[in-house]
Parts: sequence; C-alpha cells; structure tokens
Amino acid sequence: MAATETVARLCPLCEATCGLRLTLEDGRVTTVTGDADDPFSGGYLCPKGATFGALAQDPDRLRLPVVRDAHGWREVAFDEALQVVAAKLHDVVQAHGPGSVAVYLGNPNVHTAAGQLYVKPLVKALRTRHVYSASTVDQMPKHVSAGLMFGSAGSIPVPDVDRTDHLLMLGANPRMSNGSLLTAPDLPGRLDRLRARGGRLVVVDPRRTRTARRADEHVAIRPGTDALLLAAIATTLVEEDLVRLGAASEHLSGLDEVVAALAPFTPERVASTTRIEAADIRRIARELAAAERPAVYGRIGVHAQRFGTLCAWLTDVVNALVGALDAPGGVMWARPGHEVGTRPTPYTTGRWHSRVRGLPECNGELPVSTLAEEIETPGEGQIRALVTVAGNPLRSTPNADRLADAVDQLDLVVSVDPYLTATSSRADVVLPPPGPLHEPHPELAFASLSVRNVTKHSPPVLSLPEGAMHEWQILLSLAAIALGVEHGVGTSDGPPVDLEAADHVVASQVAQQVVSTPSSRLHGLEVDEAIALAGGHRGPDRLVDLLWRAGPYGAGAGEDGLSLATMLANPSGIDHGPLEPRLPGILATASGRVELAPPTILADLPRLEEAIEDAPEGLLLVGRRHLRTNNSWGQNVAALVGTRDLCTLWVHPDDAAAFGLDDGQQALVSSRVGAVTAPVEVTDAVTTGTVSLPHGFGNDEDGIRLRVAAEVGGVNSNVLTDEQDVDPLSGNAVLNGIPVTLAAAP
Ligand SMILES: Nc1nc2c(c(=O)[nH]1)N[C@H]1C(S)=C(S)[C@@H](COP(=O)(O)OP(=O)(O)OC[C@H]3O[C@@H](n4cnc5c(=O)[nH]c(N)nc54)[C@H](O)[C@@H]3O)O[C@H]1N2
Ligand SMILES: Nc1nc2c(c(=O)[nH]1)N[C@H]1C(S)=C(S)[C@@H](COP(=O)(O)OP(=O)(O)OC[C@H]3O[C@@H](n4cnc5c(=O)[nH]c(N)nc54)[C@H](O)[C@@H]3O)O[C@H]1N2
Ligand code: SF4
Ligand SMILES: [Mo]
Repeated sequence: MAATETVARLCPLCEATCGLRLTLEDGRVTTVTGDADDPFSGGYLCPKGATFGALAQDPDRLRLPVVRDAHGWREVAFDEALQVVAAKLHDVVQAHGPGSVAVYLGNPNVHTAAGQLYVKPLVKALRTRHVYSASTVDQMPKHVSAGLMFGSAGSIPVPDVDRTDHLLMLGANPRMSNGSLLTAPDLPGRLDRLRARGGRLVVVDPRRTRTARRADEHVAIRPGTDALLLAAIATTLVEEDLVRLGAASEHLSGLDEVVAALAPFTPERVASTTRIEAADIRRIARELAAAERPAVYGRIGVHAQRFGTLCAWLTDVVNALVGALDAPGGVMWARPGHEVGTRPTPYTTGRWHSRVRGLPECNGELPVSTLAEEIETPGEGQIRALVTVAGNPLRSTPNADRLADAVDQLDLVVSVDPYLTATSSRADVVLPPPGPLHEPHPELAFASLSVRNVTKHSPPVLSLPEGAMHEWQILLSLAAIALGVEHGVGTSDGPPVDLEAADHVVASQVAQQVVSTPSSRLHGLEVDEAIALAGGHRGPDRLVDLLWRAGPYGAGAGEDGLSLATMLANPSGIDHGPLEPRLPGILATASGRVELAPPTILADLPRLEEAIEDAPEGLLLVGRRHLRTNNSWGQNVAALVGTRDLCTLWVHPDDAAAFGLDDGQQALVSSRVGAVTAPVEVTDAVTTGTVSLPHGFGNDEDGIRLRVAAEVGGVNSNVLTDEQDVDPLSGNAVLNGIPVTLAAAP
C-alpha cells in the first residue's frame, strides 16, 4: 500500500507566496491544491502552483553535478565537482586577482533559503565588485527611488489593495504575473473585490491586457512615456489646487522643489508624446484626487524602460500629493517578522562605477547590461570567471548574443542551477541544488512587500537524496573555497571545506547583528547565548530562528512569539494583521524625512523634457508574460504550457497592413543589435506603433536540456534588447520600448 501524506508548502514560483497543499504517495507529489488554512492565500492557486509537483520532480533536473571534459559532460560527486571549481578558481585568481571573478544572481534566489541567507557570504568571500543580478533587468529603479526618498533600498511602499478605493496601475499585468513588488495572493480576486466595493481600477498599458480588460478604464499609452504622464498628473494636481498631503504631510521634505521641477510637464505638452489626450490626463488626476483612499502602483512596464527611476519616483510623488503615502488604502510599508531594525547609513548610489562604461553601482551591484563589455575589454579588472546562482542571463538580459560570445571566452564558468540552460550549458561545472521539496523555505523576500503582515515557513518535505547537497551548503562551500583560494581549500591536495565551521561564522555574523541592534528582542545577549537559542539547528534554520526571535513579533529568548518552533507549529503561516502606518520610523534618510526631491533624480528631468520632442518614432517592442510560463525556465512542464504557440509577435491590424503581414505569417523583427523571426498574431489588443513579444523563449538551442521547453520553441526576445540602452540612474536595462522594424521573413 502506498504511504500517503498531505503537507502544507509555500509556493516558490512567484511573489504571491501562496500556500499549497501537497499530497505525496511514496515520496512523490501526486496532487497539489491551494492550502485553505493559509491565512493569506486562503486556498488560492494559479495554474503554475497546480503543477508545482511536476516542476519539482522534472526528470530533466540534474541529480548530480556535471563537469565538462574533452568528451562533454561527466556526472561526478559533489566533492569532485567542488575540487574542480577550487582548482580552476585558484588558477584564475592567481593569474588575474579576485577582481576578475564575477557573480550573477538570478531571480529564484528570492524564493530560496540559500538565496536569501547564503548569497551574501558568497559574494563577500569572492571579494569582487563584479556583482550582477536580475535586479537590473527588473526592479532596480524602485530600489533607487526608495533609497533616495525613504533612505533604504528595501523600503518600498505597496498599494494597500484590500482597502483602496482607487488604484492607478501602470505597466503591470497581475492577471498574468500574480503581482510583483506587491505580494497579495489572488491579486486578481482582490482587484475584483476592489471594484465590487465601488472602487475604481485604472490600468495604463500599451496593450489591452487581461488586467486592463477587467478594469474601469484602460489608458493605452505610448511605450516609455509614463514618466511624462505621471509628471503631468502631478502638475495637474498642483495647478488645480488638488494637492492634499494627508497623514504624511509633517514628514515630507522638498515639496516646493518638486512642484517647481515638474511645472514644465503640463498635460497639454505631453499629450501627443504619450498619445493620451490632455483632457484625459487632467481627468485621471482629478479622479485620483477625488478618491477617498487612492493609490498609485507601477511595475515592470514602467521600471524596465528608459525612464525607470523617474517613473518609480514619480509614482510615489503622486502618492504623496494625493495623501496616499502611509495611509490605509494608499501605499504602505509592511513590517516583516525578521526585520531587526538596523538603520543603515543613508542610501546613495555610485559608490563605484563600472570599469568600461562608468555606470554607477546601485545596492552594491553593477548593471548586468555591462557584463558583456566587462568580459570583453582587456585591462585591470577584466572578468575571467563567472559564477551564476539561479540565473540565466543568456535568456534574460539584453543583447543575449553578444553576452553568449563573451561568456564563451571566459576561463571558468560555474553555475549553481538544477538545469542545463542557455547559460549553465556553457559552464565548466554545474552544481545542482536538490529542488524545493528537499529544502526549507523560510519566506524572507516578500514579507516586506506584502499587503498584510505575514510570516511563512515550510520545512523540507523530503529528506536529501543520496549524494545531494542543500543549496545553502553548495553556496557555503563556494564561499569557503573563494576565501581559501590562496591555500588551496577544497582542492584535491588542499584542506577540505569545513562546512560546520563556515556555517558557524555565518551564524555568528547574524547573531552579532541581532544582539547589537537596540530594537532587537535579543539585544544585549552575548553572541554565543543567541546562537545557543537555536539549539541543534544548523544552516538556514538557525539563522531564521535568530532573525524571527529578534524581530517585531519575536519570542526573544523566551517561547512566546515568533521563532522557528512557532513557525513549525504553524505550517500554513501566521498573519500579524493589516498594514499599519510606519512614518517616520521607517525613514532612514539623513534628514529623517521623506525626500520628495532628491537632487540625483531631479538632475534626470532635463532628459525627460527632451523626450517630449525627441521620443522614438516608429515601432516599439514591449514584452509580456503568460500565466502558464515562468521567465526562462518555467516552460518545461507539458501540462502547464499546453500546445498553443505562446511566443507570437503581437501586431496591430493597421501595422500588419502597413508592413504587409498576415496573421500566422513569419515576421523578421530587427533592432539595433539583432533580429529574430516570430509568427505574427494580428490583434487590436496592442496599440498601433507597438509590437509585443514575450521573453524567456528559444530554449531549443544545442546544449540546453529542457526537453519540453525545446518543443515549445519560440525565440529569445533579448536578442533584440539593447545592452547600451539603460536607465542612467539605476543602470536598469530597457526591455520595453525597443525601436524595431518589421518585414516578412524570407
Ligand atoms: N525581454 C525581457 N527580459 C526580461 C524580462 C522581461 O520582462 N522582458 N523580465 C526580467 C525579469 S523581471 C527577471 S526577474 C529576469 C529573470 O532573470 P534570471 O533570473 O536570469 O532568469 P530566470 O529565467 O528566472 O532563470 C532562473 C534560473 O534559475 C534556475 N533555478 C530555478 N530554481 C532554482 C533553485 O532553486 N536554485 C537555483 N540555484 N537555481 C534555480 C533555473 O533553472 C534558471 O536557470 O528576467 C528578466 N528578463
Ligand atoms: N505567470 C508568470 N508570472 C510571473 C512571471 C512569469 O514569467 N510568468 N514573472 C515574475 C517576475 S520575475 C516578475 S518581475 C513579475 C512582473 O510582473 P508584472 O510587472 O505584472 O509583469 P508583466 O505581466 O510583464 O506586465 C508588465 C506590463 O507592462 C506593459 N508595458 C510594457 N511597456 C510599457 C510601458 O512603456 N508603459 C506601460 N505603462 N506599460 C508597459 C506590458 O504590456 C505588460 O502588460 O511577474 C512575475 N510573475
Ligand atoms: S500565484 Fe504564484 S505563488 Fe500563487 S500558486 Fe501561482 S505561482 Fe504559486
Ligand atoms: Mo522579475
């Protein structure tokens, strides 16, 4: 008889953090449903979550490390793979110094314990400024604006969707993405309820998306012009005397400067560039101001574009002008259970710059758009080795063909990845994590972006398979190797990696932080006393026990309150209640106030003003996401992706006619940097002058081992995106609004 059990499990597949209920038979997941006991997701589940079992048990996942030799891949034990890494890393560092090693951190790091807790020690151990991540093809503009306005890159306010009565949403499609920088399970349902209670949803998007179709109003904007729209909304509020600062008013600084700086951006001036009538812009502003609990929210369509940081900033400027900042039903800050309340030094960018193009560092990293040139360009600091952790930059970052050529020139590539992807298939060594069923999942990334204060944790569902390593152990081994490179640590003739000792160092660092921070519930303890609280736990378990104990809901050194034990006793999660106002405590600016007019940001306004007359003409390419795919690696489950062609080029009927293209015909799409061929889908769901292609496709290349995704096929849209085109303040890639031309494919 099969042994059947049911367990609660946090879904790691998007930012919504839904609770899943897994049924296992003989150690295999057979069914997945929503966890009705989850206080946050209440049983909600999307198609991706429903196929979590198939993804977690995908036969294409690597079980053991692979090492490249003259004959191709050789499967080896972890010890041997780590010895190879150690020896090769030793050679690179001996010859070129630690500054020649780069690391790229991909998106799933926000969904793993290892990514949240052990990437930092690894990056530190590598002693390099070549730190790159998916953040600079995603949300870096929001970090920069939050850092400059509120003092900390992580202090991102989220729209209080459950209480707002008017949501202005730009560049987001949560009915496909399930929300981003806005953690709210069943966000589609929450938006329906917003409207059902008489609230208004206005969606600004060049495409009539599923979210736009179920909104009160769809504003079909010209790609890349949202900063002009938002600036004109702000100016209207001022001109028409509609500003009301609300609860945040006594904490604001720079209001007069911002009003003066935005004055040139009137609705009448920006109308033709944005392709939105001035009267509509004024009406949108008035309706926002007239709402009792308004909120403005922007996501990747306004961040991964030419004016990303200006958009991110203007979103919160408008929020401040309509009294939404820190107000229930407006935009608010969550209070995560692991927040230990350290006040960092006020945020700044550009503490160093990229070697070749001089782009500013943000959050300790450099823009991934510079990675190829940093590999290609000789001189001190040239990249010779690359470590990727949970990332696939050859599918997800701009000018992917150039980057592929550059990566092929490296002396060493190490990928921590469960699959042979476009990126990891070019590696010398691939170190596979065992997959989510075998790992603990303390949720740390999204607790600060949630629309309620919640804490969630899932212990491993299954024990570690024979020969596997936990991902945190892999990262810690790499860190120990990097630190011991001069001494040959981990090499066949050097000392082995001492994981227990390395983990003790990491735990001591976290303990040091929680005992020395005044607001921590473990403040004043000795480091050893704090560590002792976590008893026999090791790895992420010990670290989260310390953090949760120390945090605002924490048990401290006692038993009542948040700790690992409490979380294990509450496998569906704990709800700490609705968001509460956090001003001024959340602020970490030098002034202790909200900086509405950071000089760095105002300095970028002349560029925006020039765009009124100089906006790109012709066709502009934007992206899109599909409910049934996940970035570049979620297309390997047949039951999920189905058989319909998902990687089509959306073209408006007028543009199709102008270029002589029919529905279903293959079109050649060309940009400054590359060209792809994709089937045309003629649809008026995209505005004239805009075409749309999803990203993450084209996984049928030689070397990639994603068998279902290979059949799905499609093309890599990042062959078209331009690595030279970045948002100057954040270095974020421009993935939307790419000038392209069309022709019938030969
Ligand atoms: N044109 C265009 N490009 C885009 C975007 C766009 O909208 N348009 N969106 C951008 C955005 S928002 C993002 S976040 C990036 C994502 O960019 P990346 O993070 O570089 O790419 P992903 O496709 O998420 O690939 C994740 C990798 O992690 C691996 N992986 C999965 N689970 C685990 C795990 O548990 N541990 C480890 N170690 N590895 C794991 C997968 O096999 C895969 O190789 O793409 C960006 N690229
Ligand atoms: N099913 C699924 N869910 C996902 C992912 C996935 O791949 N699949 N990826 C996850 C990740 S990593 C992220 S970051 C989130 C992203 O979450 P969202 O930001 O909600 O992502 P998208 O669905 O790409 O929506 C972006 C929208 O911006 C629009 N847009 C493009 N250019 C412009 C512009 O210039 N102005 C305006 N106003 N709009 C524009 C696009 O048409 C698109 O509808 O989704 C996450 N969730
Ligand atoms: S919405 Fe996101 S977290 Fe929820 S089930 Fe779907 S993929 Fe998982
Ligand atoms: Mo993302």
